[in-house]
Amino acid sequence: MSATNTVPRELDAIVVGAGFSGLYMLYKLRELGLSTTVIEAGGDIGGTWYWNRYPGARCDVESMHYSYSFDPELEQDWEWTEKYPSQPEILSYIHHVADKHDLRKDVVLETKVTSAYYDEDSATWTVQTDRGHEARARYCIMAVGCLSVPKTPEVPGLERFRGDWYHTCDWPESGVDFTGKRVGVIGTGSSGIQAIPIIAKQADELTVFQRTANFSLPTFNGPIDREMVAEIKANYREVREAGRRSGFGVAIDPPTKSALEVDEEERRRTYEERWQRGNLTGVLQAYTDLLADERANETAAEFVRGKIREIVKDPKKAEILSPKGYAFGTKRPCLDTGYYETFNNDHVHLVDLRETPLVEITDKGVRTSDREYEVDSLVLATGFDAMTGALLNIDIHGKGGITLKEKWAEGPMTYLGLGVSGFPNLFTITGPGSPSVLSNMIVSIEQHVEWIADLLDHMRKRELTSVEATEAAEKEWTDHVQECGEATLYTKTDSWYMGANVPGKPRVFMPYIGGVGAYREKCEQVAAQDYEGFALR
Ligand code: FAD
Ligand code: N01
Repeated sequence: MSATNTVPRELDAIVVGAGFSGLYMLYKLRELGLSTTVIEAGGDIGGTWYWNRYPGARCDVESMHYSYSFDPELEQDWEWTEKYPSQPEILSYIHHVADKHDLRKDVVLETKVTSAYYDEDSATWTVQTDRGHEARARYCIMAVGCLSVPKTPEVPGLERFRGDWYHTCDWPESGVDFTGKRVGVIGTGSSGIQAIPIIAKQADELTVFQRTANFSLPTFNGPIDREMVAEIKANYREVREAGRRSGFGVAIDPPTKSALEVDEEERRRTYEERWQRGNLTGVLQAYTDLLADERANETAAEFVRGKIREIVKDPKKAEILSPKGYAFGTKRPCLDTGYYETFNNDHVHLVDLRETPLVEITDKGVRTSDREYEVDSLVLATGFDAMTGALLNIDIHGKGGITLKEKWAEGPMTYLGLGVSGFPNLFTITGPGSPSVLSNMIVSIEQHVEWIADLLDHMRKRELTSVEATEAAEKEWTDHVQECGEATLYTKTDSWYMGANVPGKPRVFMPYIGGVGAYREKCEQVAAQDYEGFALR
């Protein structure tokens, strides 16, 4: 079934975004019998996994956990092929889900929501799109993604560049062949670190422009272990439930010791064993205090630096690639396949932008303070205006005409990352102030969608028409989110979690670090206490 082109003028709910969040929200709203249209800017459904088609794009949560849990039949039928799923495999999974549940017929593609106005008298939202649609609905649900607005480097000249350039999150569907080309990659976050080894295999010359070295661990990816699959499938309900009650969304054995209470030999053995697991949480969750105590953190950071020095043969390159000046884990660490090894190739060059900063993009390539690097193609792996970017791109007007931009001028304020005071009947799936990007996001998405659906059901049964976070609850929650962040090393680092990657963005720790289990309990308590902290009318 193909997507629709029409947006009915009157609806019960409008959902913005057709990634994992928007599609599941549609499914749940249909279950409630609410008329719903999903409006999506992209040319197809899939969100992140539609846009990010760069070579090597892959999830770093294991396949068996990075999937919906709401449909037990789907869970049993779908067969993942690798330990970590690739972008094409995740996208075909999303298409499979949409086909199975006939979701596309309520999705409008290639349409951007440009504004949303709340009308207090009717307690409804009027939404406008860049294709001239105008629709009114009781509920407006923002499923716009935390990492869906690309940022480009803040240097002039991109429009002058005569070669081809690509942002990792807006990659051509037909792919790009770099064979015989001189390629430049700017950015060494997760996207750059995944793309670089594959681009290096094709390109004649590859120059990597690195501003901040990142910590990266190997995936040891490969064909999925069929015995493990059978075991998880036999116990999926328990596995999912354990994930929901965990810190990060996938159950692990929680650490019990401080890194500083064991000797160096024991630490080394522990880190080595966990490095071999090929996942994000292994090394990072080896000890209780790695994300709270600088000295403890330094033991793990130095272990990873040691690995980099072992792998990268050129000591100068190894030094540039070794992260310094911030704690391991406080910028999102990466998982890679052959990233550090790539720099052992003579045709792969590394430019340290800390030493020679980026000055401009020229017609022929990239100029640093030192020299010009001529390239045929340029890849921008320069990240996103994360967490608030997609919400603030929409001109959202709440009660009394206040805009979300005005309300969030000093940083996002939400109640539970779900609702914003002054903006009744508007919900933000995985909004700032919720665990979102600090978790296996499918777990967080399902929890938000189900919580919102339960609330809307509750409202319908009681014939209520408006729900709004109270200012007091919002303030208390936002303060709590900040306090939890301040208790860790995260807030000391310039990262996109802190808004630090976008010039002028308020420096606020945006996600909630209390853990998905504790957060879920809080949301359950709020619901059980007649949606405490929300005003329902
Ligand atoms: P998205 O998938 O971002 O979808 C939002 C959609 O909203 C987009 O399609 C966008 O076009 C649309 N949209 C936005 N604004 C508008 C508008 N104004 N009008 C119309 N449409 C709009 N998470 C993990 O848990 N594990 C991982 O390993 C992992 N890997 C990732 C790898 C990459 C490369 C990236 C970028 C993110 C990764 N994430 C990962 C996070 C990932 O974004 C989430 O896991 C999940 O896919 C988010 O789904 P979503 O539906 O909430 O948002
Ligand atoms: O973006 P990033 P990303 N001049 O912001 C550099 C998820 N994800 O797309 O660190 C020079 O992490 C910037 O340098 P610095 C995951 O949550 C997951 O890679 O700001 N350099 C940095 O090196 C991830 O965290 C996967 O100094 C500039 C890079 O560009 C999030 O998405 C895969 C610059 C941007 O890194 C974002 O990842 C991909 C400038 N002006 C994405 N501006 C998985 O593996 C920016 N940079 C699961």
